[in-house]
Amino acid sequence: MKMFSKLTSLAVALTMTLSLAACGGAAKPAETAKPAEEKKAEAAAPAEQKKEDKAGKKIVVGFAQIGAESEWRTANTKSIKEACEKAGFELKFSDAQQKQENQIKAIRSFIAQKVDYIALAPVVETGWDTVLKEVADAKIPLILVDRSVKTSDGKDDLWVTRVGENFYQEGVDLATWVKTNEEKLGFKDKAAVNVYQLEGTVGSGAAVDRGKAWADTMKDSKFKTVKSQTGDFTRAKGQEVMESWLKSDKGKIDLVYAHNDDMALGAISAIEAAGLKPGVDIKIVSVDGVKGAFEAMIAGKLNCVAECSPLTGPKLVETINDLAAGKQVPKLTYAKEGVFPADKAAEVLPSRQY
Ligand code: GZL
Repeated sequence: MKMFSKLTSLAVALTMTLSLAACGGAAKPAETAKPAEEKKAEAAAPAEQKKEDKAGKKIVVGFAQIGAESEWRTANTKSIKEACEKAGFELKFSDAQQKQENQIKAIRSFIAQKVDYIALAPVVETGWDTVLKEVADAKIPLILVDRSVKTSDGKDDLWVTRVGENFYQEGVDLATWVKTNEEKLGFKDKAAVNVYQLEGTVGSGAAVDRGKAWADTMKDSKFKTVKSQTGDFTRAKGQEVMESWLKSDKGKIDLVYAHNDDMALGAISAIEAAGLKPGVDIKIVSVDGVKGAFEAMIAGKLNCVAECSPLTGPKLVETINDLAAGKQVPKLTYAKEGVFPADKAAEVLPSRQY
């Protein structure tokens, strides 16, 4: 199955149809995707695209990765390393331990090493203007992978393209599934459902968009977000926050919406330690679709997962090869993603690649 869509397309997932689009400009919460004109990337590189190195030297890519905070991130790193290896690129890799200042240091090091391309998975959306201008001044094409950047002037000319995931759509699809399946979840006769939201890293595009998507979709519904706190996309912090909620609000928590599976798995541990049944006494839905989440759904501890594909390595390599060959690339491409309810998990698990 083609993993990425450059044009608006309809992908039928297990429970709903998603629509995908290549859109111009930086990522913004997607309205209902309409056929999108492919916006040609105004490459931040010099007018002539980088040719493959004349001496046949390997293409050198500097990749500023966020860290290793989740199963998703580990799978994303593996996908990019393997794809670059297979393509014969020299990959200079940096793990920033989820700190923006480390990513900025890595980018400056890549500039000093005169790499051919820089790939950045930005831990947060803002604070990049200065260093991305330094990249443009060095005439090194910049490719955003995964998360999004918001510049102070709102422009998107400091990067050639973004190979990412549609976080807003993931949130809409998950919230829509919850509303559509309120009876299956045992919420039919409840006038109000108390939702506790485990947010991702504060200021990250993934957390901003998944939070806005849920709020927009649940507006005027019985699903009321009672508390919302960041677990920074990690299992440990997800467990910690859930423990604190169980201390203060045990018996009031109907549904946990976790911005990623790792925080959901941490919450599951906390709920079990409190003598309650996750997925039964407290329903849980999350985003990513890592193996651990499928196993939790099969065990009846997690109720539904919206996929966010980390397998962006091949698309990154394809994009770099296109740029090296002087081709135009779309300004934004999204991975194709689905929604997986617990009753489909066992059938789907064997086909999962991460
Ligand atoms: C989403 C990605 C998020 C994942 C988390 O594309 O940025 O970061 O949802 C990961 O698991 O930590």
